[in-house]
Amino acid sequence: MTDHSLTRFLASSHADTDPAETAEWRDAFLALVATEGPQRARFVLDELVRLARSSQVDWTPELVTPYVNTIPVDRQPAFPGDLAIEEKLASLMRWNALAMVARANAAYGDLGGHIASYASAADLFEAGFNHFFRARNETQGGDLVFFQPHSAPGVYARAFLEGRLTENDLAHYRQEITAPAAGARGLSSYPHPWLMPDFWQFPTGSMGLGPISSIYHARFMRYLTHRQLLDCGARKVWGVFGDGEMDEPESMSALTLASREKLDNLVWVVNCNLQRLDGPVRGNGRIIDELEKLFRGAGWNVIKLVWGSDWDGLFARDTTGALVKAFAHTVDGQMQTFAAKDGRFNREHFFGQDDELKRLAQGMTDEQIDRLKRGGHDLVKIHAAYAAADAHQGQPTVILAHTKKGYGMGAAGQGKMTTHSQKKLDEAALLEFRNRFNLPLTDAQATNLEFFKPAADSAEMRYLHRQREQLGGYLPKRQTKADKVAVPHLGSYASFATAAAGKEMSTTMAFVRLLGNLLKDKALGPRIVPIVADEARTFGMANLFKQVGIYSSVGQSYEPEDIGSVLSYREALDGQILEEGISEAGAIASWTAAATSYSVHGFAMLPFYIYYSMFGFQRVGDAIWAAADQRARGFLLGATSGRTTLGGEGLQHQDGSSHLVAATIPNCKAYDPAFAGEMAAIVDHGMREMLLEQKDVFYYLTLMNENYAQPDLPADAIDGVIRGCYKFASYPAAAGKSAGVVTLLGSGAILTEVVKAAQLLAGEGIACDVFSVTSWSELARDGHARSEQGFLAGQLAQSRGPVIAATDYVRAVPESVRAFIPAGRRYLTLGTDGFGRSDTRAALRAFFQVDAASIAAAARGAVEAP
Ligand SMILES: Cc1ncc(C[n+]2csc(CCOP(=O)(O)OP(=O)(O)O)c2C)c(N)n1
Repeated sequence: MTDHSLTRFLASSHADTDPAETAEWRDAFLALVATEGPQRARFVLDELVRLARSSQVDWTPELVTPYVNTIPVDRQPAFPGDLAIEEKLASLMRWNALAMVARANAAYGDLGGHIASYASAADLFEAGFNHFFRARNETQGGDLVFFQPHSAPGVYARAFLEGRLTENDLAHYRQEITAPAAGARGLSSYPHPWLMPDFWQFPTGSMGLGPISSIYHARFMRYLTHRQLLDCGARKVWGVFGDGEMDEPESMSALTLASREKLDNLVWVVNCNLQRLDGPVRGNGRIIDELEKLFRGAGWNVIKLVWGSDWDGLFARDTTGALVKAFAHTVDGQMQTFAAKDGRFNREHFFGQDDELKRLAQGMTDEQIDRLKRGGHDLVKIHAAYAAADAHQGQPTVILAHTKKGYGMGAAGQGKMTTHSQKKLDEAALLEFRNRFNLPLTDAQATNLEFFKPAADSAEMRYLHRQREQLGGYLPKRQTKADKVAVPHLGSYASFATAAAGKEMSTTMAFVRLLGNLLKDKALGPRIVPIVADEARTFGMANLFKQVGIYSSVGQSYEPEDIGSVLSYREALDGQILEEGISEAGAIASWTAAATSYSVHGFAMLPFYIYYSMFGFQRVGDAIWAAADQRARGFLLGATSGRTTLGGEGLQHQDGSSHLVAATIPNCKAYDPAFAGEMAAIVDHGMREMLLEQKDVFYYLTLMNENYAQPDLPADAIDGVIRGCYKFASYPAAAGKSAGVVTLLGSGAILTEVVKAAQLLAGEGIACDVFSVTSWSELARDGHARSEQGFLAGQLAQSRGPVIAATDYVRAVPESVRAFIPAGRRYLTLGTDGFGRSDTRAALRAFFQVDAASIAAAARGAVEAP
């Protein structure tokens, strides 16, 4: 038999040197399979591999199988639907999606949009909608479905037929601002829950984030089940993604997690149209083979869905394996050319390769050759693959579905290099499309790009509704109803922080203690999801290992080295901590799954993800942006934060910018508290906003590892803490001296430097008022939202003189409130712009000029200036 792997085919240097002997081996093996069956054949192969290894033959089986369907015809289940109607429906979806994009662009050329991606994915979606994707309703939790982003027009087209969107809505695709004036709802470019909160569940527009997110959502469902909080047993996560998208590191980074966790509730469908935006995904290779190896090596169940039903006959007649041989040396760049060309070209250049192939093509017209379907365009084959995936146990499944990009767009787009960005079709192309898919449109209707919806009582429409009814309702549909979770009284869990009485501790230590207390609360405790990316010990959280355990789907099958310790490493099926290992991308995906549980599952959870602050917004900022889009509710804790507070770790670790980025996310409330009491008040307020008031906000808090005396938090300061600042203390000029008056603002760890500066200045006769700024971004938002005096200006009205602000972040952070400083007062900002480096805190603060001496110097200069 010919080697069917492209890599080995291309690499093979030696031909068969003894064909007669090869034939003997082959015959013996075939006889074994025929007489003893596949199980015995597998045993013998295993034995041969063992022998080969012990004889140093240096051979491992290829992970690639032939370029044919994994599910043979004789194991294909009967198609349970009405094929003709489903094909008709798919054609209508295709048309309305195309019309939507083309109309928007005919009217406003700058709106953009995509036709070719959905053209390739339409059948993959339709098979799911008609037979597999279960909706959530009162009686079932439903499936989670991630849609390939550039195929959004197709999902809108379906919702239009389902009666969930109107024709006017479709006409306002990508016109979200102007739509309401026309009595329509604008349709977002890609799946965005922020913009269509009752429709889209999962934001997928940024390549790679959908794939990784789907894995962690599937794992989180296991977590909910194993912790006996919510039974997600029968539910599945489906994700349709692009083959180009698989290049993203996020797409691939959690594949082994999915198999290690045996996530058989997860099915990926990779739409292998062999193209991405600029060109082929693997022009000189084969993406389906490459992905097969990758996924199989990662422990997934792989189903190749390569060819449609009309190929079955060809394969049956191909007794010499000519097709498989031909595929073995056809690279994707060439496959794409075959997709772009007509039947005649394919007859000459594919089937014309040798006599055997020519023979196979005999009796087929050029038109029939042209219409030979790839597997991802054949509803029967797709159904078979989905059914196998749905039933598969013990592993996640990936379906590698071979499609054509721009399928059906004819000479205008199918398989063309430029098809990704094509938004228009000329009249001839529209009529060709109409004919190709037998659409019931007149020439005028087609060329005018009219939307088409069959009559309500037509067979197609009745079928469409009935299939969805059987699957529990329509989808995608985002829901928001979730129970409220009671939040304990601040004093019951945080008095150690709010009444610290000068005790020394860092805000990180205080947070960990507070979290430990919250975890003990009967109502709230079980809903908390502590998440770390291998840094629990760095943040002093090892005590939680014992207290609540680390989640493990298999419990703990070893005796931990530190078993005798009170802090011993404890993994358990009902463990509560999600220990994600060294993957910030994974940890944030995990956080997102927990933070959106209120919506995805109707069951509120409260995640606290604590990490090195530099490896948050900077490292996984786009994933945080997507979580914001998904209306996440939870806490992000940027620990060991600040450019100068994390002394020795140096340039890559010292964060001076996370607050700048956090401020750009509209539903992120970011705080840089100086004291444990402030931190506790913020966490308390956040829990109330998210769990009781059910606001779509999330909180970012920076925590420090510097130990210092923690003052009590006066009750009347809490309002200011939440709104962004409060007056911390006044330092009157030393007796007999009067050299001026200044106002000092400080946040986070630098507040202690500000206080020292104030004491210095007071001694010199400069009276100081010190304000603790807990959130620059909340102050700025408040200022921008008002026409009259903002909160900051009101607070500063209690003080006099020039205002000096200092933080452990770049200057742009305190600069963000400049416009809200009371008129007539100078405003100077000190920050840590530049690269971090290693040294002591004192040396770093002097270097960046945010130490007490630098703050005092700036204040003196400001007081002396005319
Ligand atoms: C992170 C990110 N980078 C780049 C893009 C721009 N982009 C949109 S679609 C696309 C190509 C998608 O190719 P593929 O995943 O193969 O899907 P297809 O449209 O071919 O089905 C690119 C590069 C993006 N959306 N997100």
